[in-house]
Amino acid sequence: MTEFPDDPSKILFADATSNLEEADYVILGVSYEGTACHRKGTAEAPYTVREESYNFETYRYRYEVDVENVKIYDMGTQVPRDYPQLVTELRRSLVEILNNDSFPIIIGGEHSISPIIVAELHKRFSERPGNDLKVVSIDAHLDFRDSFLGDRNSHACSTRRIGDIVGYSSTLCVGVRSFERKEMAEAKDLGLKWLDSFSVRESGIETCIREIERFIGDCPVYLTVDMDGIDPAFAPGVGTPEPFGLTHWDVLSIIEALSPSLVGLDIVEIYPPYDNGNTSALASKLIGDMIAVRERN
Ligand SMILES: [Mn+2]
Repeated sequence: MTEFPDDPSKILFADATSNLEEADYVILGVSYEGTACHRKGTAEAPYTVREESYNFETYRYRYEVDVENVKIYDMGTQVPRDYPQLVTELRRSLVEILNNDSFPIIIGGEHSISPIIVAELHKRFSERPGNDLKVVSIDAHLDFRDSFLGDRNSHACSTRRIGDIVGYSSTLCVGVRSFERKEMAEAKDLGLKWLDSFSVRESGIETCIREIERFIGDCPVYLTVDMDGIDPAFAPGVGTPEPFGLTHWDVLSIIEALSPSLVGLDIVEIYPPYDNGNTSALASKLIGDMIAVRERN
C-alpha cells in the first residue's frame, strides 16, 4: 500500500502508482464550484476523497481483487478559475485519457462538470454505429432546468445539458426525489427517464436494476454519481441534502450491475466542510469497489 504523503496538496489516490501510458484507470480531480448556490465547499472534495482512500485495504474482500495490482494513474487536480477554463482544461485531460484507452474516474467538484465529460465520450462512441452512449445519473435532483439564475451551465441544469448531448431518452436518473413542477413537465415531454427513490424502495433494488439493464441494452454507459442521491443518513456531507434517498447498498448494487458496460464515472457534489469524513470515505470506497468489480469480471 502506498504511504500517505506529508504534503496534503500532493495527495494522490492510494495505490495510483501507474504512469499514464500503462494505466487502465485514470483518476482526475476537478476542483470547481462556480455555480454552487446553497453551500460552498465542494471544490475541496478531490483532496478529501483521496485522503480517505488511504484508509482501505488494497485487497477488496468482496471481489477477491487486490487493487494494488491494478494499473491506476492519478493525474492530479484541476483548479479552473471560471467555466470557460473548466471546459478547456477538462476536455484536454479527457482527450488525453481516452486517447490512452484508459477508463476516466473524475472526482468533482460540482455537477456542472459532468456534461463536459459526457460530450467527449459521446464524440468517441458516436463514431461507432450501434454504440450509442447512455448515461445513468444517481441524484436527488432532476437538474433539468434549461437555465438556473440565468446560467445554462449551472449544476442545476446538468441533466438537461447531458440530455442535449446524448438524447433525453438515453439519460436515466435514479434516486430522484426533488422536482420543480415546470422542469418535471418538460422532462416528461422530452422523454427523460427516471426511477425515483420511492419506487426504488417500494419495488426493491433488484427490480430497479432489471429496469436499468433494459434501459442500457448493449450500449456503453457513463455513470455520474451526485452524492446527494444517497440519503443524508449515509452521505451527510453534501451541498443540498435531500432526505429519503437511496442507501449506500443500493448504489453499490447499481455499480456492480453496470460495471461490465461502464466507460466512465464521476462522483460530484461532496461538501467536505459539512462532512465528518464519512461522505468522502464512501465516495472513495465506491471508486475502489468499481475498479475491483470491473477487474473481477
Ligand atoms: Mn443533486
